[in-house]
Amino acid sequence: MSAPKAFFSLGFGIALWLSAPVLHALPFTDTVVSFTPGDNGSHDSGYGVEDDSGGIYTGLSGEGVFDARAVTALDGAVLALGGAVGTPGYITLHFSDGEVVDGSGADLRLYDTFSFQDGFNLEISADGTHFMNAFFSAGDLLYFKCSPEKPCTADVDIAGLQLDAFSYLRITAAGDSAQGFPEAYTLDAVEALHYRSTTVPEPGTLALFGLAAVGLAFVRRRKD
Ligand SMILES: [Ca+2]
Repeated sequence: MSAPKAFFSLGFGIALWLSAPVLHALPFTDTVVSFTPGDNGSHDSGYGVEDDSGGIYTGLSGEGVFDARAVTALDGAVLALGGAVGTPGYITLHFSDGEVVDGSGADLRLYDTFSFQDGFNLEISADGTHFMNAFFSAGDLLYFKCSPEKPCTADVDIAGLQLDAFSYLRITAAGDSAQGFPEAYTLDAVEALHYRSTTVPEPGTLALFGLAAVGLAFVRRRKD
């Protein structure tokens, strides 16, 4: 076994492995830009991570805890934005490798998998700076059976809005909507239903393919 052959195999293997997630990427928001928890004044703010994932979620959890991993996978772990009886919490999320586009019917789906169907306001942005209102849900506080098995979903259609594509969104808990339930909106994940990938092969991946090609050429030359 020559060294160049081993190198070639390793390089090609890594290149395939790196490209696989791009091919099979699930269109959930994958990045938290910022999170500002709600403030209930003298009351418990209520924000934090509730983990009902049954062991799937491996991030931090508990009252007063924030962990971006709670809202980047649909797994039964939720982030309570907090502040339902005071200043509502808000979170800004981003699709880092593509954008939501307008297709037939709903284009975006929010998942609340914890207890009450809390209200929220949704803003969207193409550049992460200029946001526009896109959707409001008053919630339904008579309904408290949101769960991982039976998620409470909110579908958003961007048809008719001024933006026909966006990759940033901000969710703000509906204020004063749930007195006595200060956790406010509990977000599990945000899914794109109509999505356009903007991913191009990363320089690192291209470099590995290049190295693999060099390795192949080297092996072939040695055989000559
Ligand atoms: Ca989650």
